[in-house]
Amino acid sequence: MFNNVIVRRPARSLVDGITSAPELGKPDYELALKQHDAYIEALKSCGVQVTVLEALEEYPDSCFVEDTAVLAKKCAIISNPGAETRRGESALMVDTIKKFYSDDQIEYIKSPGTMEGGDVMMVGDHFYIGLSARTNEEGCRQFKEALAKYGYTCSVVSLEEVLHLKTGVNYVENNNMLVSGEFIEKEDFKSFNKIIVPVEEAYGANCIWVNDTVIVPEGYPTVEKGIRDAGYKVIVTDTSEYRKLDGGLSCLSLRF
Ligand code: CIR
Repeated sequence: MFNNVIVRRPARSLVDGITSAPELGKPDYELALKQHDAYIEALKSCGVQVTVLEALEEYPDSCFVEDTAVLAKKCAIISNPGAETRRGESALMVDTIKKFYSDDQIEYIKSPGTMEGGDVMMVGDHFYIGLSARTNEEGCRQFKEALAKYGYTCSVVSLEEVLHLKTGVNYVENNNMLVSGEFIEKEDFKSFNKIIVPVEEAYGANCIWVNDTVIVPEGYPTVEKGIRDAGYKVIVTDTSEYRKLDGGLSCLSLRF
């Protein structure tokens, strides 16, 4: 059960965000704002309190707040983004996180360790962390060590094809997991009920579970059907402008 969500409004500088897919074009800022409004409404309808932070023009990717921290029930772990242009974003999230966690519940990933929250998938008291272009071995080690203090366990999953772990695999509770591409056959996930995402809908693997509703991006009918067939209530919302920057539904919020 999540009670709280933190989001950050997209900045006008969003158009200069990092992308691996320039062929999709630059995001339309006005449309991105409208999509952000709808995203917030979708979250609110799932019964969470949404904290909306001001846009940060100096950080084009700062609306992707998921990468700045991992917020668990017993602790918060502040990340250290592997992307140079995003490194300052985590420190700017600390004051907000302190409204929900005491100082002795907050841990920090430090250089040379790097970690981005998009690489972390929570499954109950166990956390999977992706060893990626953004999260390095030292970041994984520090993350695991920090979690252990609170009784949480962690395993490292290597990934090759996607930006972050949750770009390709997402847990939607009740032992159900959306899996795409390189994650379909991964040994790490063999005990879950898999909802397989076809390659042409790969972006749709990034859905979020919020209190028994699953929020699904618009335009991924196989994913949507798989989620409905698994018995969830579904809210569909458009994230086309964020997709242009490799961002999806999970990236746009911290849920805890
Ligand atoms: C980046 O490359 O950092 C942003 N353009 C996208 C971040 C997506 N975040 C996520 O998957 N958690």
